[in-house]
Amino acid sequence: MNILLLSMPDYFEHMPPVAVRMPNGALTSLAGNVDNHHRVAVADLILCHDRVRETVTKLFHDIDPDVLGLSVMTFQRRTAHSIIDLARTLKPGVKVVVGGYDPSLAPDAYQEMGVDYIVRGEGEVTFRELLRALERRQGFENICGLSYRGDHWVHNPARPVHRLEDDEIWPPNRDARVLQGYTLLGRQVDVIETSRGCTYDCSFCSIIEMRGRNFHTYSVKRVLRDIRDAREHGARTIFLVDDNITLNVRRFEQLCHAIIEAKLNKLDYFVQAMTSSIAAQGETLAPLMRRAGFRYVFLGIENILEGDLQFLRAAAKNTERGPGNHGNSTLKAIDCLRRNRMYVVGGLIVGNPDDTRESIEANLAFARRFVDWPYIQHPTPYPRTPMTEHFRRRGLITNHRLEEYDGTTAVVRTEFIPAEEIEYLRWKAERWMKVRHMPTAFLHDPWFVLRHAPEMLAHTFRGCTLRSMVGLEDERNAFARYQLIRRQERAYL
Ligand code: B12
Ligand code: SF4
Repeated sequence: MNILLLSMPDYFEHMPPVAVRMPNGALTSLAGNVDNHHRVAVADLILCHDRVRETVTKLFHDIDPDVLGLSVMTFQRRTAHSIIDLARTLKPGVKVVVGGYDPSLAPDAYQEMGVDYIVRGEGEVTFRELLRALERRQGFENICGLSYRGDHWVHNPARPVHRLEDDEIWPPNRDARVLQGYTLLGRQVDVIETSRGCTYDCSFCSIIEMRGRNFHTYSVKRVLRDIRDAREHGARTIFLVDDNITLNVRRFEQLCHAIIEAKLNKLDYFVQAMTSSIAAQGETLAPLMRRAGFRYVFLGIENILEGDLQFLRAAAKNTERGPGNHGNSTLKAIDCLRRNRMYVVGGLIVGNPDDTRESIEANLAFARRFVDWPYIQHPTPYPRTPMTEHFRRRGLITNHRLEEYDGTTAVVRTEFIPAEEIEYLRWKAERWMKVRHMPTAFLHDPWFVLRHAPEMLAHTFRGCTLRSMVGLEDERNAFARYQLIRRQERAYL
């Protein structure tokens, strides 16, 4: 069969496509796990976000898919709907399958969208079995993790999470990609998984409802093979997409050693990490990470105030461990990473239910002072997270347009401040923090920064004018223009 797999073109504030166009790891993993007589094409639509209709039309013409698969996050749901409508006009009989976080956690929304199958949770084996059933014209009743349309919608039982240790999941297939242009600040980027899952239960995170609290790991040998494969496909930067690689620090250290021994440490690595692990074990881990090529570490700081951390259920992962140590581990983790010449991408969440202007300002001031690149978001009520329920109960959700649930649009208010004001505070502070990092980016990739600095600055300061920047115009006017531009950007088709 001919199979076309698409990821959505929707991007958000911290990932402007001029600087960041990342592949979707799910699609290549799915492509690597179908039986090998199928012809699979993977297209990450972020690579053509400004000509989606033309690209999808051309792909249908070139590939003539029997099956179309879409990977969707919640804020991309509206775009997914438009793409499904387009697909139906291009080839009415194409079988449409959706998967990823949004279809898994809000399957009902997709039933009304004219899809044929919903793959819930991990997709590799479910999708493989679905294709076999389609090919052999068999029933679908034994395929765990699948929802399908008969006379009515049938939701088969969930599929147990995969034990990655058993090689049940075959390696990704990067040859299936049909579009080019992946980049992270000018270097070709690829994504690698070394583990899946997390044992914490932060209230804003979708992962627990998606797969429960567990942690499974690929062997170091397989990970090295995967990194080599990414490098052979042109990658110079690797983004480790693990949910929480720092759950097992000893294993992470082994991985760093293995990367160094395999001489794969000339690549740049990005990773997401938990502050408590870095604070507790960073003295041995951080130097090793640096030697292995790690350059940016996304730290899930979430918030610097204890009350907010309690609300986010993120206190445990941010608390310093060890005898007599019970304080917040953030500063120690940041210090450790910086001493080892790595940059801290500071993940903070502001606008929680009891936040005041002062508590938001305190977090912004912290980011200004301590992080190298701000990654500040607003709490966003994604389907079925405990946090969503909390906001709903307290009547604080003010915006139900899901395409705006991108993390940097405030869609909830606090008990004290309106959503718009929260977003304004973040927007106003964050732009300048980003500019500060430009010289560092320049030293690493001078050619890219020279060529693209005007575009990057134009993105960061869209809505602003010289007058608003020197104080001759109210910045709120600039913010209003920014919001308008952002709304226009969201129309991908
Ligand atoms: C790595 C990551 C990123 C990376 C890379 C994204 C990329 N291009 O792949 C970066 C940092 C760029 C990123 C950004 C964002 N992310 Co993100 N990200 C993740 C993370 C940690 C891992 C995703 C991953 O690659 N997993 C590995 C792959 C193999 O697994 P998978 O994607 O789940 O796919 C499996 C199944 O879902 C299924 N499947 C998926 N697609 C399909 C399609 C078909 C057809 C089928 C059959 C099956 C299927 O099968 C796959 C294999 O088993 C997740 C999860 C988490 N723990 O928080 C969040 C997560 C996906 N991100 C999320 C969000 C909200 C975002 C942002 C909007 C804001 C943010 N929080 O940073 C931005 C938007 C990005 C953009 N497009 O501009 C949310 C999504 C919530 C939701 N309900 O939609 C998650 C779940 C985190 C959370 N908050 O809980 N993200
Ligand atoms: S530690 Fe990270 S991956 Fe784990 S539940 Fe919290 S936010 Fe999600």
